[in-house]
Amino acid sequence: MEEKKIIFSGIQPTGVFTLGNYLGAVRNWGKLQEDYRSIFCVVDLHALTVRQVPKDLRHQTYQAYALLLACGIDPEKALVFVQSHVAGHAELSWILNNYTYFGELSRMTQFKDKSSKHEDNINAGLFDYPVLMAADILLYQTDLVPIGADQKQHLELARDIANRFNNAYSPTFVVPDGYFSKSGARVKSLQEPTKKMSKSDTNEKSYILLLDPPNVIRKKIRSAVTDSDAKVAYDPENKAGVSNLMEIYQAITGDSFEEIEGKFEGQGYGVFKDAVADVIIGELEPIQKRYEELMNDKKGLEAIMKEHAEMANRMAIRTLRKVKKKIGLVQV
Ligand code: ATP
Ligand code: LTN
Repeated sequence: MEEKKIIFSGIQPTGVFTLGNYLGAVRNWGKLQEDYRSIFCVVDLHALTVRQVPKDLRHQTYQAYALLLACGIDPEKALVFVQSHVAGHAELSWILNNYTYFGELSRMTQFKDKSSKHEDNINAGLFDYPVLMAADILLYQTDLVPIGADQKQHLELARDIANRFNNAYSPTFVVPDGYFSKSGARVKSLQEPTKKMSKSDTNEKSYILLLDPPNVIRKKIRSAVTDSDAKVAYDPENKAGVSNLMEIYQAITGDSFEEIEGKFEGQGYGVFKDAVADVIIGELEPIQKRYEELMNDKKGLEAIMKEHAEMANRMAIRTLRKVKKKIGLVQV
């Protein structure tokens, strides 16, 4: 039997996930665990690159972990752990720093974006963020990395680092490919539908959070920006707001755009928006319920975290041993 391919992806514990994170990424991760050896990581060390309030970071890490499980990642099928629980990430990251050039990191668009947003804190971690991400991926001999388009440049760098190392010594790392899911929706901001929905947006009305209560979801959808011609039709260029709501509706119900257009023909945006709110509320209800149960049993959650960290650690150590041997570090 052919060995299953290894998939690895990570998400930062910087806040409650948005509907965009869910429909674009996390929901699909749950599906991948059936066909791949799946590894999912709450990347708390990456979150340190912008200043965090310690007690909030702690809470958000539990929260992100519980949300992953509530969204369908099954700890019986996938490995799911917290990055800082496996020391190998930081260790390999230091080693790989020496195989990464200043020029390469200077060209990363996320670094340029984030340093312009946090001008008072352009720290070395922010600059080095992609090398830690490369370490995450390469430690587990990952074949495929499910990511959004925004992370493509970082994945390219991980591939370059892997190839550089393999060529300098001998084949050590699997060179990973990106995995871009066809079913992953790209959800836009509810207030500026040409921009992506993002949990760090300063306007709360621009996003739906997975833990928003039903009345908040309805209110946010009702106040989503649309247009004045009151026709439910898919046209992302001219009707970005309505098209975004249609994409959300489609991603949840599986209805095609034609079916949605037919269903809401002759009805105003009010009716359509209520229907969009209904399907979101219906989709999130079981997730919120499961989340509450998990968070009410922190000890249970910690037990899974610990067990999975140990399993991840065993995999990480294997790669690290190889790497250390090849570069000449003494191991006793
Ligand atoms: P932040 O606003 O803090 O930068 P974010 O909401 O953009 O965060 P990330 O934590 O960077 O989200 O991304 C986690 C995953 O969710 C990534 O795989 C990313 O591609 C995906 N993702 C984020 N926003 C969207 C969106 N609006 N639509 C689809 N996928 C998304
Ligand atoms: N940088 C990613 C999160 C991330 C990641 C990874 C994704 C950290 N390490 C390894 C895939 C593989 C982000 O901001 N979405």
